[in-house]
Amino acid sequence: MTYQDARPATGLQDAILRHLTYTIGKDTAHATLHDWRMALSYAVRDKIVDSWFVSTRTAYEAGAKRVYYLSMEFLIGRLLGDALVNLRFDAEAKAAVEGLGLSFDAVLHDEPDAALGNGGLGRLAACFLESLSTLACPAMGYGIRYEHGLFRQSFEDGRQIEQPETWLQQRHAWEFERPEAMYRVGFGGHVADQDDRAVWTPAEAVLAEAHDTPVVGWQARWTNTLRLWGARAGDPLDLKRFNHGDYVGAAAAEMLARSISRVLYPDDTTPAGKELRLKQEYFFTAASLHDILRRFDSEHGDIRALPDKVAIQLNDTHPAIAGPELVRLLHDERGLPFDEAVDLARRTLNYTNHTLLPEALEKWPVDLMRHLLPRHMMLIDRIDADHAAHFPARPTPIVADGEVNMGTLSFVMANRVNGVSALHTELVKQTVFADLHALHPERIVNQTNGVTPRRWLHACNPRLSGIITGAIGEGWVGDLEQLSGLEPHLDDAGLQDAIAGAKRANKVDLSNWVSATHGVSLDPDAMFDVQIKRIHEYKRQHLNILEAVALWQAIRANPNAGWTPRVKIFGGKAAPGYVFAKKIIHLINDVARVLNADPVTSPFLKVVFLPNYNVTLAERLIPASDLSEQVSTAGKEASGTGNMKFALNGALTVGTLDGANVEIRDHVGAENFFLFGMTAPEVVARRAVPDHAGQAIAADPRLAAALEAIHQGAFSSDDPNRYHDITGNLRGPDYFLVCSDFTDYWRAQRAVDAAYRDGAHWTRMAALNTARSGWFSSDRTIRGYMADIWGATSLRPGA
Ligand code: 26Q
Repeated sequence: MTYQDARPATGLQDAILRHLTYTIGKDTAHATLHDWRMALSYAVRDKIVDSWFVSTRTAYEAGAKRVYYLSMEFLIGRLLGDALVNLRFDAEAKAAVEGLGLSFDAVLHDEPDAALGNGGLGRLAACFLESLSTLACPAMGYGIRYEHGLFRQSFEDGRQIEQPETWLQQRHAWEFERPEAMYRVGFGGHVADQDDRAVWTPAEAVLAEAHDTPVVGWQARWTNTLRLWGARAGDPLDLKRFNHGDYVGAAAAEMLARSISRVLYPDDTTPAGKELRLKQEYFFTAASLHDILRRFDSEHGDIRALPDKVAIQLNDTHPAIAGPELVRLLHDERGLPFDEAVDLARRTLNYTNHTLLPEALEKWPVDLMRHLLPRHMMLIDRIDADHAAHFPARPTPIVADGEVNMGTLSFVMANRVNGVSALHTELVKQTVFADLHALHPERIVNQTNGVTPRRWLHACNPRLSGIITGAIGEGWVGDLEQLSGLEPHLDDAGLQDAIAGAKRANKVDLSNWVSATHGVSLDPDAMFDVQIKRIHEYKRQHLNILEAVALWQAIRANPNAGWTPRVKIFGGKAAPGYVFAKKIIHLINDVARVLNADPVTSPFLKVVFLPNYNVTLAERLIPASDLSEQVSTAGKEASGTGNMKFALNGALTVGTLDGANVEIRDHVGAENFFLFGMTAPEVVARRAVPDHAGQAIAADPRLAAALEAIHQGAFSSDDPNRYHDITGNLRGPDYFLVCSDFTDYWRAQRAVDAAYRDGAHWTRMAALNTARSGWFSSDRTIRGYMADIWGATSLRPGA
């Protein structure tokens, strides 16, 4: 193939060829797929830069309030496809690339998936950035430029193996280095009192170097920036040691500094309690605040206007040190009285809570904090004393039992605190922050999560997207509530057929891919039942696999009972140190091996665990799903966002009344949602019942038999005791109430089977899920934050 054979070069082709030659330094004869992908990315990036400059200038000229989103995680995934869609360049790019004799798909899939996050919290941050740009809200995301994102997962004999992720081994096409935006971040040392002013002299310092990625909104109306900090040593080389032949020692300082931005902590629940994690938190928070104040100074005079011009959002407690750091900058460095510094900081900062799990609430030992951040520890003590003095009747200490409670610190230093779904926000008020809520009843607000429809419907599901646009026009992409306009068309048989056909075609694509990459053949006419998310006991992947075992036994006992063919698809990573979660992965893989090899049952039931679940795999799976598993123990999943993506793409949910499931069910209609299980208050009551698991097992022979098969080694004949930890846990204490919810889950799943057999009715329910999911756009969520939390306005009229 040669590009010369193709049609006359388009403008985009010219740009690609120019970048191939002058940026990459390759000619067409020697260009690799990677070279072509980079050339296309640079050509696309050029287009974004124009919008970026206009946005920056407009925000500056308007003197607008800026929003800063501080997050340890931005799970952005691939950027090329997203950028093309938002620039409305996708069709042109496809033609240009194919005109050059290349496969467009292959070029898009050459891009590494940037996994700078663990799961929901990180992906939410990425959706928010895109919506902030779509809504033309002047904003910036701040985070860490991890050299290694979330580990790569593979399976060896069914066990999870972790390998380092290496997305930066290739150049990151989208970023611009900003060596001029460089800050020194100190650690350790001592604090002296000079003329009544605290002076902190750190023992060591590292440099934070900015790397900017433009984030283009829908139709390129606006472009914001994601600024990620990389850590470097101030002195990259100890020349004296080098000249003495100590090459390792000469580079030691640089290695130590770089370790701060080396790797993402692979844990989405338990604070690792590691000094390096605290260093990461302070590193990116301090650099971001310096940068924010520098920009504020360049645009405005009086620092007292800070809360009018700046809103800072803390994505969970990970950047909670922003409170004391901002007070330090205003009080110690700028000489404002302490009370005023605290007041300004508090009116500028806001905090989002993402979890109620006690083990995930960050606490840092006072000794570690004092050692690493001596001045901040003094300020925390003073903020704590101050708050206590204001509210003596109801003590809510930040520092207790030798630890700093980062949730309390974040709450006390925040203008607004928000939960991420209606149920979660109520539970935040009633549980973790009950005392603080009583003292500050205005502070907690709800902002139910959302997802960007550009990535999670328009780009990932072009078939369904095209059908929707054909029916109601394309306004829905920028205004998702317009999806409700589909509803009157749903009696049109042609539309129903088209929707069913799109789903079927997506399932065929997925089946082909699974077969080619994993050697498993799937029947596209079977129901695709999907659970994709981090592996955690509260998310209850083990409830799902237990139901698979029970179903397998039921089919074997009665193979001719007219079973609805199903493929259960799993995806998700377990934190490397979470032994029980890794056991669940092993169990699912063991059950899959036995079931898939069973000639009697496998026509009706297959189980597949796809390795290395990430954003890209989600984009493949969700459009091809019939059933979305959202089965967490009620009260434990703060919101969920995968649940929204499935509903939007026309999958029905089998789920509990947890997190945003509650609101999804309210929107799509109870008759289009398979509800099961206990409610959050029932869960609390059930735990108090002695031997609740034993009772549930005694009452349900299916559950008893499924547990017994696992216990006896039916899926682990090489090691029959392998799953005794799991069966022992489920038979009691069963904290997450798998057994107590099993019987109702089984019932709901059989209702799902029956519903799926009525294809036309199923399609209608699926289409209603799409038509009624418009509210779950992250555009709606961001509008809520702008109005209720940030006091920010859109710079695009009518947005
Ligand atoms: C903390 C300290 C040390 C190491 C790691 C961590 C850590 C890292 C990540 C703690 C928590 C997380 C991530 C939490 C998370 O993803 N929560 C999810 O947030 C989503 C967006 O709001 C919700 O939809 C999910 O329900 C919630 O589980």
